[in-house]
Amino acid sequence: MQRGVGSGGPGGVYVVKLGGSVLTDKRRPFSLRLGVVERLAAELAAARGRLAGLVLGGGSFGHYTARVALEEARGPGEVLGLVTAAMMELALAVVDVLHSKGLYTLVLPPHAFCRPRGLRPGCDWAAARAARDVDAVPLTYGDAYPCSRGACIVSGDELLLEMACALGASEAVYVTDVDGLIVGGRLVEEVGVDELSALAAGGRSEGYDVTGGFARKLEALRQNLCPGLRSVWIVNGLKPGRLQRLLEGGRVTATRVTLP
Ligand code: IP8
Repeated sequence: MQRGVGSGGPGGVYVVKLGGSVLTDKRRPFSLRLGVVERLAAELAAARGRLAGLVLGGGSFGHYTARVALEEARGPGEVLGLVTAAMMELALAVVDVLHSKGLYTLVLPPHAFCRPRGLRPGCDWAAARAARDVDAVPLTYGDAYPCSRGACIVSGDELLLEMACALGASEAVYVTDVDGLIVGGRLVEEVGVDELSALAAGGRSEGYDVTGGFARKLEALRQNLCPGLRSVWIVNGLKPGRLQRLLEGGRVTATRVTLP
């Protein structure tokens, strides 16, 4: 049975990652789920006061392009060019919708302001802070960047956490296509970060996905925590109203990962 769980509480400040499985149909290349994006944009706009930043996953734009480019053994410059262009295309499509709802963003492409090392994005968040000062929401996304191997990928998973820490957010939210962390057919409503690896040995990822896997996500979480961040949420963005309720501090079906 699934029950609602608590919220980040009054005064919670949120940074939200809209996962690629929600924004796009991951089984079909370059397919934006426009209806879903419009609804989520409206939910985010309604809870604007609590929203410090946004991150997008790659979905059938970035992951598809990276997978095909790697399968076809394209040169690193071509991979870099194709993947960064695909992600800009996704970002601009989503930003168009956000702006149509009155939620104005400053787009920060990671290849231009981050220097990732392993699972730590190493971004310079000064422009993100400045955007907030003028009431624009900083928006970044999973991306490709030049690295010693040629082209590497930085996932929105770790960008979300680093951004949350840099902007002083108390809550980080993964908006996915599942209700939360499901173990043995049941929703885990609340779990401490240290109990996570014992609880979830697997984790699924459909379609084209070059950064998936629960173990990687968990490691990204461990490596990017900071004292001000209280919880990390997993919420289903395909269920209308859940994201908005979470941001507004209401009770909602989701998993809350509590942080030390
Ligand atoms: O979907 C990956 O970002 P993610 C982005 O957040 C690319 O893991 C370019 C594949």
